[in-house]
Amino acid sequence: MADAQMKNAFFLGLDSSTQSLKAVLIDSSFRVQGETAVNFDRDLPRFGTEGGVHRHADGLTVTSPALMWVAALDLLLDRMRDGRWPLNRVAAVSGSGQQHGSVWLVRGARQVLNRLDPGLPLEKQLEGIFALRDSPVWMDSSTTAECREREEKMGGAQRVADITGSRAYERFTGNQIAKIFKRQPDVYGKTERIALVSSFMASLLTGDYAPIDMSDGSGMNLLDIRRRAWDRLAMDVTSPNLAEKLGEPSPSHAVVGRIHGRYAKAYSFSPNCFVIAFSGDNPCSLAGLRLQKVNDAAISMGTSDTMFASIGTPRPSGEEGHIFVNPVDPEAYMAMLCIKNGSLTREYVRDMAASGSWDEFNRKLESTPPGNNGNIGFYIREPEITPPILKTGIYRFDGAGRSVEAFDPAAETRAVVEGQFLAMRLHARKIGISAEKILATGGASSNRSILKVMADVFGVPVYVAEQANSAALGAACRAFHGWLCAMKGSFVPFAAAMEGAPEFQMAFRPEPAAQRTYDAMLERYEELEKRIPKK
Ligand code: ADP
Ligand code: XUL
Repeated sequence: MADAQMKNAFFLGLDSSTQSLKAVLIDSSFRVQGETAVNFDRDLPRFGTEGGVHRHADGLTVTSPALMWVAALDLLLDRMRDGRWPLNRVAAVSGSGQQHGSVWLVRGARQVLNRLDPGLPLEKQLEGIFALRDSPVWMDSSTTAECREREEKMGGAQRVADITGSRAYERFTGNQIAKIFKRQPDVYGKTERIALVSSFMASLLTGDYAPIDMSDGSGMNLLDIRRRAWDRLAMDVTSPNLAEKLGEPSPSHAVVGRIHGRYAKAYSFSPNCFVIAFSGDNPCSLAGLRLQKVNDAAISMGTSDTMFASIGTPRPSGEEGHIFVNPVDPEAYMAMLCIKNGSLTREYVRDMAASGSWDEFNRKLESTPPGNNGNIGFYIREPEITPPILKTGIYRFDGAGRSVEAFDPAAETRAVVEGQFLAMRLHARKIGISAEKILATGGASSNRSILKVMADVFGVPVYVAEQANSAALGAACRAFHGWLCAMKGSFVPFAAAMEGAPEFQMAFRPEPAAQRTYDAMLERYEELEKRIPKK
């Protein structure tokens, strides 16, 4: 039955990321049939975001208006309908969300979701459902006190990592929840449900509280990644009655409901369309890139830069990196590290050194040699996650290791790109990822000059997918996978489900001479990194 139905079916993936909400539609041969996006700053200027967020005066707090994500969904759906997407043939939809962000819903929100009206904008219907208007997002680094306190109560950083996959990190949702409970007890008290961005977007589609999936749930410092259940101790040291506010976590391939009648009426979805659990953007990218082995790593260059791979046995570090439950293999895990100074920091250098033009940036980058004549830069525009550097600043060193005020513009462009990849190579090694090939994805992966530096710094070939947005594509693939599992009535291995998907294209092989330069440079980079003030 599944085979016959599959032929005509389409699968939809949404990606509610930091700066935009994107959609990718695929057919059952994994060919992309439609793509569209809503950019928060440009398309919804009334929310006043910059890069999709509000940075607060303390330099640490970063939030996004939750209602903006609601408004974006309607706008995105309007664009799909106006573009005559065959939404009536979508058999399943799934999605991706920026990780760690939390959405706080008041008592009674569930009824409002249940009764969604096809004739009214979502924004009008849902403006009253939030206990907190401004959702803390992954860029927030305001919870250092809560991190240290929870680590102490749980028996130290390594113990927290052993249970939850990561030591306590400021952006991880458990620490954010502890902060809100302590500083805004009234908000905590009136909250019925705390959702992640991913499960919230799924809730908008099902018209009910959708569960948090186990992969994105691993980014909270609350889930026992081996038992795949909320950890009692981690919950107890966070806030009271937390389990009921979070609901039970769900496997990432599970059907969490059918699409609400509103979308059938207003956008001609089939009322039978399944909603598959939404997950985090990095887990969805892992699915979109079909990473199966620890030596096949991915580097995603979106607002944040991340590097990740699938792994079998988790060995979480109490110092750095994250282990998440794998989003497509219930027995496996994924290892990841996140660098906050990613695209926005490259944009800063582009604006400072290359008149705001990527073409100019690339010309300057290519005019400089691998190794940048020994110049190394650290561009900490936002408090950094990997390595943890809370104090912002730009630090430049010349070939002799002397601290310098500035580089010439061309050296500046190379320093930012090389520095980011050297940091990734250094820290990925520490969490057991040693790449033999790299799949590049995210907005900046369309830049070939940057990809060339990536291949040389890591000394491995770099591949790209046709579709730079692997998170939305991965969500669409997971929609297909979840649908297939549901139709067959049992778990289907993801690799078998994805058979026949298009191959990735090699973009660059490393140049041997450049590779030697970077092997040597890595040691200098590690030494200099120790000299950067951290707090
Ligand atoms: P997110 O999913 O986190 O919202 P995206 O993956 O959509 O982010 O990537 C957006 C980023 O891509 C922008 O901030 C921009 O800096 C970067 N980008 C887009 N085009 C280029 C380019 N040609 N070169 C380098 N970076 C680019
Ligand atoms: C991962 C992280 C970011 C966000 C936004 O831990 O914080 O990559 O998922 O992309």
